Amino acid sequence: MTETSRQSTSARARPVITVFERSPDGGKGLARDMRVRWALEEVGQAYDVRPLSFSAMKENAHRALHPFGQIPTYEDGALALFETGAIVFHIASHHEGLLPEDADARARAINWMFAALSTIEPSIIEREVVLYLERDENWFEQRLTLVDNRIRGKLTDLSRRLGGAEWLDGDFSAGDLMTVDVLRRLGGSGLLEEFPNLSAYVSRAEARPAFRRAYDAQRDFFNSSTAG
Ligand code: GTB
Repeated sequence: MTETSRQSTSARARPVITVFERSPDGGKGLARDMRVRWALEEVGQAYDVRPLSFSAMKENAHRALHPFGQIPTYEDGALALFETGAIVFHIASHHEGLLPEDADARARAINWMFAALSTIEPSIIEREVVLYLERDENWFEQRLTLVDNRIRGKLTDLSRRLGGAEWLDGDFSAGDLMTVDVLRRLGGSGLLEEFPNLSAYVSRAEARPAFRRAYDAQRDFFNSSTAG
């Protein structure tokens, strides 16, 4: 359902998201455009992508859209957004399928979106910082253990709450989408596998057709951008 904006010939306006020209994840769908692509696929909204090099991300033209010079951004007509929480919330608010109709259930799903971004994601990002920037320090192992235990604490609580349920609160929602997208960044750490119900939860979400379409789109884009 995607096309690069350079190739788009459609007369109908479609939202445009910015993505890495060459994602450092090698097409594994770990960069944050993945959650936006996935949300758009879940609601059946076609979109275009505009690839950016690292230097273009820091230029004023892009900073007008994203003050921090990052990806992804989301443009739809006159609206431009630059935080994935806000982008996914916007998509979920304007289409059916990612937020329940019932006001309380809707609030709880939004609650899970915030929990994913502000309670679960920070320690997972911290782990990446440790791995990429602190590996040569003589306290590296102790620090990694400390951060891993902090993540284990969050996963223990999340695992307890999920229990044997399929999704966090009733039907699949934007709260699950955000939580799973955050948990996917633990791939390869072995931490998720310590919690079989969370591993199964992530696998269940990754088996959703909308996830597969989003994943394939970003992987195909990566492969085409690195071909030759
Ligand atoms: N809070 C913002 C949001 O949620 O939208 C954070 C956006 C953000 O961190 N963007 C990153 C970025 O633009 C890309 S997603 N980084 C470049 C920069 O800051 O100069 C983070 C990311 C990058 C790479 C991988 N990877 O290779 O596995 C995974 C995740």
